[in-house]
Amino acid sequence: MEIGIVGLPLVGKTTLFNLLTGAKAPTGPGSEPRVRRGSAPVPDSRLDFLASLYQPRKVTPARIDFKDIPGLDPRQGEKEARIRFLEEVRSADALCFVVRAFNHPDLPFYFEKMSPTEEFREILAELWLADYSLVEKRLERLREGKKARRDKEVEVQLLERCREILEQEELLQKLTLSPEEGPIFANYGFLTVKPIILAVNVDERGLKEGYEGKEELLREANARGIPLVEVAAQIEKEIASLPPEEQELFMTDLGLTEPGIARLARAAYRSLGLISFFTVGEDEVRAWPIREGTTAREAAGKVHSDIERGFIRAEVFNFEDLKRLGSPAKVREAGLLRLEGKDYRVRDGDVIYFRFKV
Ligand SMILES: Nc1nc2c(ncn2[C@@H]2O[C@H](COP(=O)(O)OP(=O)(O)OP(=O)(O)O)[C@@H](O)[C@H]2O)c(=O)[nH]1
Ligand SMILES: [Mg+2]
Repeated sequence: MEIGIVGLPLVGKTTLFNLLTGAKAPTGPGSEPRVRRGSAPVPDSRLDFLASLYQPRKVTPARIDFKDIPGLDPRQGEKEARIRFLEEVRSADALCFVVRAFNHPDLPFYFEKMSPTEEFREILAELWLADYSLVEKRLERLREGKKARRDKEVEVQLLERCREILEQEELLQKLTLSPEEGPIFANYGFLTVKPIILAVNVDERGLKEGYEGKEELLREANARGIPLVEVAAQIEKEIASLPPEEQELFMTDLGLTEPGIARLARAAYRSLGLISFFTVGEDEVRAWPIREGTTAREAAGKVHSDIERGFIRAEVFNFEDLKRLGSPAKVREAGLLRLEGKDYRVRDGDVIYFRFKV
């Protein structure tokens, strides 16, 4: 599961990638365009609470993978660059669009100044076009081909619905599929069906007072149901290089309770459809990423394949009950500690102890 960071050139993608993952990739004009991969911790206040309660030797947050995709110049991008860009997008599970809303006198806009909304649409247009031409190509081939009639009809109708949506400049995300259509659709590998989050890279002023084009961008994101997170990449980079005591001071001054990348990482996590369960103990308190719908036994396999194989049962309580009642003993007293079997569907915030035999 990997999130691709996309956007126009010089909007701060690599700066954000570095912040998220702790990488030190070169940034700025003239830096070598290369795809870079890394993983980012997902800050979670529940994990902090558990850590203060259990005082473990080690605290391990959930992590998610990012890849930094070099900025595509949609107007000058030669064919090759565009194909490479689209390949990277295609193999990502979700996308983080970065748009520029910061002023920087020495860093001219890569194009004529675009509003953040225009930037957003510019990149989106690449995905639309790719999907649209795929639809057209498939339709053409189906019309010529000799496929069995019934299959063909389902597919043609599906593709025509896709085309209609794309023609309205909507995302294929909004398509609802019948059980019959699901597997056919999945095969195409469309791009506008991927979950998207929007990261608006603002400067200090933008953070405090808003930025030019903010309302329009909020409207656009809202209308499409796309989560939007404001980040101040440059300032956060500077803050991250300060000693911890000073970091908090600066953040307070900026009116921030936590760095924007913390919110960004969580939004990205959700966009992948991930939830967390926790394991606790003296050694380690840890958050584990799983997909919604994962069973107790599959979750056990995340921790160790032996635990999955020898799974007996899971002892489960939910974090919210622990937080409300204050201690694991009280949770037990209240009868909120449950024994669950292998098919139990793990919920977000479950604290689990796996019983297993080796
Ligand atoms: N003032 C200001 N400058 C920023 C901010 N974010 C990035 N920059 C600067 O913008 C320049 C480009 O940043 P990068 O992170 O390299 O941008 P990019 O989107 O990765 O660019 P490409 O990989 O070339 O597409 C760098 O010189 C950064 O220092 C910001 O929030 N504020
Ligand atoms: Mg870059």
